[in-house]
Amino acid sequence: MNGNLQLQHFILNEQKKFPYAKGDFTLLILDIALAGKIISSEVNKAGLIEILGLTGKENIQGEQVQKLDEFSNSTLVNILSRNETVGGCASEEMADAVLFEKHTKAKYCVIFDPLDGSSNIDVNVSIGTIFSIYKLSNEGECSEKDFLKKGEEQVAAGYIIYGSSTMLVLTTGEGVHGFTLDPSLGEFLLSHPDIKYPEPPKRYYSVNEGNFKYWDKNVKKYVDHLKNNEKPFSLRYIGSLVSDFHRNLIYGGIFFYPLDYKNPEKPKGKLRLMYEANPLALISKNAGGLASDGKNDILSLKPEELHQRVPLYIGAKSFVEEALAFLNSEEK
Ligand code: P6P
Repeated sequence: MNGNLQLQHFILNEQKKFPYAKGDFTLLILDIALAGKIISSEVNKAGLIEILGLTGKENIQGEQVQKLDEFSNSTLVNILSRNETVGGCASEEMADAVLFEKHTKAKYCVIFDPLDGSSNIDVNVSIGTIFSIYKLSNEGECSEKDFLKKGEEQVAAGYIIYGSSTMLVLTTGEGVHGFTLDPSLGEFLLSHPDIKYPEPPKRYYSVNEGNFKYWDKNVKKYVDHLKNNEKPFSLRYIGSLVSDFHRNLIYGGIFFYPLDYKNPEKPKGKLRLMYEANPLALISKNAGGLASDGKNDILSLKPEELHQRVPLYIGAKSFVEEALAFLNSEEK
């Protein structure tokens, strides 16, 4: 495969596998990629806010400087609102979905976390945009129901990681592929065709052990096992989901954010189902991995509300299966 395949060429080639995609699917992916380029440019300037005399409130032109997650959100909404094949979008940054009623020929809706891990910007840790694409149940009639489908109904999912380079990782059902932004060309070029979890995977585990006392007994037993066995795992935890997920996808490993009992009456997960767990679960599955909430496959969960949280175990299949064996062992 030509190593310099541009994103648009790749998607058009892939499209032949999707009878319903008539070029508009390609344009939708390219719109998300455009948003990624714009966000990447801003994220990479973030450190210069002070130096450039940008107060962080009002810039030298007297314009309001938005917080980067607000900026990322409005960039995605504005670009998608101009794409007539998109009936609406939903975001971690917005309480409700935005419906583009005028798009009477719309076929898709998009759900995203515009800038996950944004609290890490000030310390130069990689962050990312995570997105999920669903087909509308009724073309031209986007409704709230379209934003509450199971993850297995996604037609595409991906993330854009703003790190040492900006990379778009995308699955449209046929495998997982990575495209690295060449800033001199402004093009995403195929750099990681057909990503699969390595076999054997590196023995990395990613979890915030600071929450140890809030976990149930089986989770504690699992983590103790990771550290006390014939081949102990290494802890790698950045505190930025896209970065932890991406490293584990390329090298191998498991990321988990268990149910925590900070409020014993109301244990809960932290990560969001619709725009964090589901898109990453589709990528993980199509790269040979697995994602679970500790009992069920993430992609099989029927969403109840747009911003619902779930526990998440995601990564190399054998590692997630081992975690599930501990979590669901009888002994409590
Ligand atoms: P904690 C970032 O705020 C985030 O949503 C994810 O990117 C990250 O994996 C997680 O929260 C980190 O949470 O509780 O370990 O700081």
